[in-house]
Amino acid sequence: MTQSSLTLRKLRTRPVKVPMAEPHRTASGVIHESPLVLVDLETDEGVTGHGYVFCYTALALKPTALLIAALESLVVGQPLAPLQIHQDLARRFRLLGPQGLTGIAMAAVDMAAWDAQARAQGLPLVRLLGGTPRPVPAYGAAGFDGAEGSARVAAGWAERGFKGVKAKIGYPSVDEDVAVVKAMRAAVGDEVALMVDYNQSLTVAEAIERGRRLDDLGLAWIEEPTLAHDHGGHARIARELATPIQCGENWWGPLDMRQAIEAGASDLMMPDVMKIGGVSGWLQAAALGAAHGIRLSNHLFVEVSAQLLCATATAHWLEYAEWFNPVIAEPLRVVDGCALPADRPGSGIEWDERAVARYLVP
Ligand code: SMN
Ligand code: MG
Repeated sequence: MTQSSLTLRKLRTRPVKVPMAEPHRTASGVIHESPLVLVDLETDEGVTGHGYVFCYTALALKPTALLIAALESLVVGQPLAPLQIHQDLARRFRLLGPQGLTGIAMAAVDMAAWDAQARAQGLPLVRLLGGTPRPVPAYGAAGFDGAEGSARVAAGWAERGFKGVKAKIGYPSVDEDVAVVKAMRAAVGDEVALMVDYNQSLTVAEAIERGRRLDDLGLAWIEEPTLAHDHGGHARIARELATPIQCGENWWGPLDMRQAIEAGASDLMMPDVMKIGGVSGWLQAAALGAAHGIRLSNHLFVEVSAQLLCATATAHWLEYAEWFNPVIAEPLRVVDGCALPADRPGSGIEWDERAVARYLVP
């Protein structure tokens, strides 16, 4: 039975700190745990949608949860119409601005609204959006773990069948960056794609200098060599280097993406479903990608992103990460190195309630 008209009743937020097996080191800081806010959007008709947002640092966990909870008064009593909710919230926060925690809070509600809509229709999100679930090539990540450590992690992903591995680089010298890539290549062979991520740590001049040394290593991309919002700087880097530039995880909304496209900042793009504005924001990003012929990958949020990539005309890679898995009842499946979007109603998010209770921040 599908339901065509539902009314929002309640918004529940739960902050959790999910432990990580290993800390994730980047050139711009270490992540020791996943501070998440889990959101449940209930309807009068009994359908509940789930959403989740990642706060990067536990310091932001409670403020984010409070902000999301404050949105309840804006949505209760409204019809479940995700695009309408997205527009209404955007209008409501126009003066404060859609960046930062406000953007994250709106995305949490948006994701939960789309999940509820898909459940109400009895469809996986990808089918609600008119796409077809299919396998998406997936890559795993190596942290800032030195040549030996990165090679070991890369070999682990390759053994599990993953088709690519991305390393964090931005070591004190470019020789160390090159050594990491060479060690990983030696560990995984030529069939596995290798990517590198500077996490915004270089100046434009440094990025061009280092990039020239990386250019003949056969990398699939060089990610965020300089500050995420320096579109002009990224455009200079992209013009100077042969290796594709990849950016997007730090863009707030489709307008940031449009400006990056206009500047020629990035050959490839990887919007983050949270920062880009939830599922509604992703749909606009996907349209921009299609119109400009730019290949899109995701950033984290693997369950929802696998659904969205299958509804994205220029879909590229699925960035796989299992950090949120402990609280997810049925984590995204990866078979033969490809992510398989869940073929059940919703966006693929189901809570493992026992784990949620264990990691709940009171
Ligand atoms: C990244 C940054 C911060 C936390 C997790 C992952 C990263 C990526 O830059 O590309 O996944
Ligand atoms: Mg990155």
